Amino acid sequence: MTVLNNSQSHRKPPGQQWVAPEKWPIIGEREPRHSSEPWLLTLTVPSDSSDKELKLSLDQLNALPLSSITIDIHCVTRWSRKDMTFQGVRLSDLLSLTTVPATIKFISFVARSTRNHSTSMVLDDALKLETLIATHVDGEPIPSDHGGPIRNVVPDRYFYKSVKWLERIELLTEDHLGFWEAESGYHNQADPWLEQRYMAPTIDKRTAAALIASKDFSNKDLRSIDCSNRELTGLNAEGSLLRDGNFRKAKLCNSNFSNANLSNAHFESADLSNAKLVGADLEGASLVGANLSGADLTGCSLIGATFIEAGTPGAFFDSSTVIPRGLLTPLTPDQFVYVSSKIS
Ligand SMILES: Nc1nc2c(c(=O)[nH]1)N[C@H]1C(S)=C(S)[C@@H](COP(=O)(O)O)O[C@H]1N2
Ligand SMILES: [Mo]
Repeated sequence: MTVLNNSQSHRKPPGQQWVAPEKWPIIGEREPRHSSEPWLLTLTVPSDSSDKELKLSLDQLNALPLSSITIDIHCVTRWSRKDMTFQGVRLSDLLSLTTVPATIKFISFVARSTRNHSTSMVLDDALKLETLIATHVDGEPIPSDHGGPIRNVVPDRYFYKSVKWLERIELLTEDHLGFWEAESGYHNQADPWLEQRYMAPTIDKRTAAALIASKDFSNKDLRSIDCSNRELTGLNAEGSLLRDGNFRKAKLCNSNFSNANLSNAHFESADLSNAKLVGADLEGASLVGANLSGADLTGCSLIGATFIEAGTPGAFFDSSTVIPRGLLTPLTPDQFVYVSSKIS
């Protein structure tokens, strides 16, 4: 067993918080696609004539030289988990089974899942980062909800670069964006040390200004929209896609964000009094210093959400804030302590 070294272990990338050691959240898909076929890992290598395919059973994969690496994992929704030891086959050892043509520049990892979930990388980056085709974590087979029997693990990239239920590895001459990268605007490099969470926003300033004036965002895809400092009392944002949206210091009293996707959105010092956030996705969102008097957070998802940060006033709650206790379990320890003390 080769033990690989990760020099970044134990450092916390900007904007991340450590989860409690016993907690490993499940993010995204929760199970592989059902199939009676045995698990084969297929490696496809394009060539001028016809594509080459190499198929490995789990036993054949495990017969290759094994490596392990101890890393911290960093989810784009702002939680990190310390000290996870993954074991498997280094991507470089797997690729040494074939000849990689010089025209190959990218690599795509594809899941056996209902949406053929995938992610891609520059091949050189994947190799330099010691990407592992992992079968074990902390000495045990990877649990199915965390991607077993095989997931790839890319150290020092947001965890969406590590595909669960890995079934196919494609070598590519041109890049092919993965699911989250294409669907949700996640950054294609995903370096947590550079906070590469999202690609540049797609809405231009003029469109944004017209939308802000209309106060109607309902059911629209407005990823990364900038509404900081805006007067948006009574905003209708029901069901809208507002990942990475910037609502810092915005006036949002009586707004409706029911079932909106607010993952990684910024609400620092926003006025959310009497806002409806029922069923909203607030994973990785920051509510530091936000006024939540009378706000309704029933059914929200709060993995990685922030309410307090050292040196700043935390979110404001009062007896009219609706936030069922059960929602607080996925919070990181500091956040849990703060919010519990405010709502008791
Ligand atoms: N097949 C598949 N792989 C996936 C995802 C997914 O939805 N489907 N989500 C990604 C994201 S965003 C993260 S943070 C990690 C989560 O892995 P975990 O559920 O084991 O914590 O898996 C990544 N790989
Ligand atoms: Mo993620």
